[in-house]
Amino acid sequence: MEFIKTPGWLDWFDRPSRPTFKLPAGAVDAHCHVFGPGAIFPYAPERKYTPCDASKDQLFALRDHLGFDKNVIVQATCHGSDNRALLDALLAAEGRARGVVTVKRGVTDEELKMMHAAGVRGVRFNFLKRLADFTPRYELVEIAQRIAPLGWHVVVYFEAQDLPELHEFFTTLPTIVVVDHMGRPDVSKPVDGQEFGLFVKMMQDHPHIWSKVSCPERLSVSGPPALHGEQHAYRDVVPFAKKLVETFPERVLWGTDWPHPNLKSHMPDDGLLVDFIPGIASTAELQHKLLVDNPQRLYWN
Ligand code: 0GY
Repeated sequence: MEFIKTPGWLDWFDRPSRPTFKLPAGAVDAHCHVFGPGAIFPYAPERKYTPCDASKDQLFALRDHLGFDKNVIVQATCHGSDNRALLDALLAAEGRARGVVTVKRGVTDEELKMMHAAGVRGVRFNFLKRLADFTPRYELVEIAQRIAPLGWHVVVYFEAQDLPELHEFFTTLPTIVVVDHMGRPDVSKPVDGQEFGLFVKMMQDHPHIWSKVSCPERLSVSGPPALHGEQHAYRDVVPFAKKLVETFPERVLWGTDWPHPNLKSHMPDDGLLVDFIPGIASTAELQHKLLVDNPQRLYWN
């Protein structure tokens, strides 16, 4: 099938620099996606955007170029609950990738078992209206209860303004809950203000909640290096990510978010994104927890 990209779509950047920061051995890119290729793995009819293709081989080439050892591939909404492209990538990775899928409540035990054998360790619930249609909470709870015995976790994607309403749902889920991109804080607000304060308190009060400290390129208002020089890329995001890494060193993950769906202003250089890491995890010990120990414990146990 031929797919036409959403107008204005920015393609991923195919000449990333080699990072100056040398990733520790065993480092995991714990948030990335595969898109299609649409001709083999068609995009879902219910999708809200049509991306450019981003294949497993292109993802693995990026992994090797940046110096990562492994990937956690997260189901993107453009594939709905059709996880075939993701599962194909997991099988091809020969143990060097784990996955987080999207399932409907009708998923069978056999399907869950098959996905586990392929390397799936979580399901994703998406609360962004621009990305996914609403699913009733009782259906999500049912899914969480089904996957809990497998030792899987739930990954949630939402915006900071919606946390007050979602808080109780997250804190009462029966599995580990991993929050995408720090719950998308408005980084023009203070890091110790009310909005991010609620997120930090949720993590403080609920040890089953983890966070990805990813996506400076998506959250930044101050912008990419072109505006300020490489040292200051996405500098407004640093205090938020640093706060989580230092307060919850055992419960943070990092990922590139390649191939960076739905960015509007620019497409990041993934090499420079890796160079962002020492700015938020300033010691070798914090870096090792963030990039190796934590993802290893959650995905390869
Ligand atoms: C991300 C962010 C986005 C998209 C998706 O599944 C998705 O379509 O997660 C976004 O548009 O903010 O994590 O890739």
